Amino acid sequence: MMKIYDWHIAPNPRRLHIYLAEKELKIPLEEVGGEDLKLKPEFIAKYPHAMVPMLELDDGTCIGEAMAICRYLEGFHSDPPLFGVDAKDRAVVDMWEKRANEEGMLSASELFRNSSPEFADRGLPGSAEPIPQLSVLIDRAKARLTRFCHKFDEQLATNAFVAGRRYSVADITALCAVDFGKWCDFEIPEQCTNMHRWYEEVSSRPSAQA
Ligand SMILES: N[C@@H](CCC(=O)N[C@@H](CS)C(=O)NCC(=O)O)C(=O)O
Repeated sequence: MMKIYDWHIAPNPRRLHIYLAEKELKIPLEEVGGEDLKLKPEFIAKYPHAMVPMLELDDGTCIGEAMAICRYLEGFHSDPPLFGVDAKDRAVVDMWEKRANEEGMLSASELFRNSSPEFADRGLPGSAEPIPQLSVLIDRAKARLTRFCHKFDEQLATNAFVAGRRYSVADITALCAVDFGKWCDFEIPEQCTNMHRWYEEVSSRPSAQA
């Protein structure tokens, strides 16, 4: 039986949880985040990439990366479509999902990793080696998040959702990025009114509770 290795409080597994909720899919979960806010050593031994979420298939294949897992599942559960419906639509969803990840998730991660005392020496995820925090990255991460908000605000001025008129994985990643930023008190700038409208809407979907 396939299984998801999970850390229920973490932002990247949340991308997958929201996806599963939108599809009304249930897959067994194993919690591998420890009380010490580290991944359990047994998990790291099994999966040296040392990040969650990870999907293990019946044949032992380990699929990491939240969106790679969602894309795999989309192959079997295409309704409702969350990766677009034709070649153009799929490309547009992919483009905005990647922007949401690179400009949103990674900026929030940079802010959190370099400013949280409990993550001292864990400046990057997925490494057993100590990686010092760099306080100079904190302001840059905030600036990156601000830029992300302005860019998405502009896109949302003429689109109901991030990748157009249909809710997609691009909305899932962008929502997780905004909520991850809130961990460090980052808020969508007040003047980004389109993004505020979008945030209210996607946050009120039942899947956002996942
Ligand atoms: N690019 C990966 C990122 C995964 C990631 O950064 N996961 C974090 C949790 S949000 C993690 O596993 N951190 C492990 C650690 O902090 O040791 C994805 O999209 O799934």
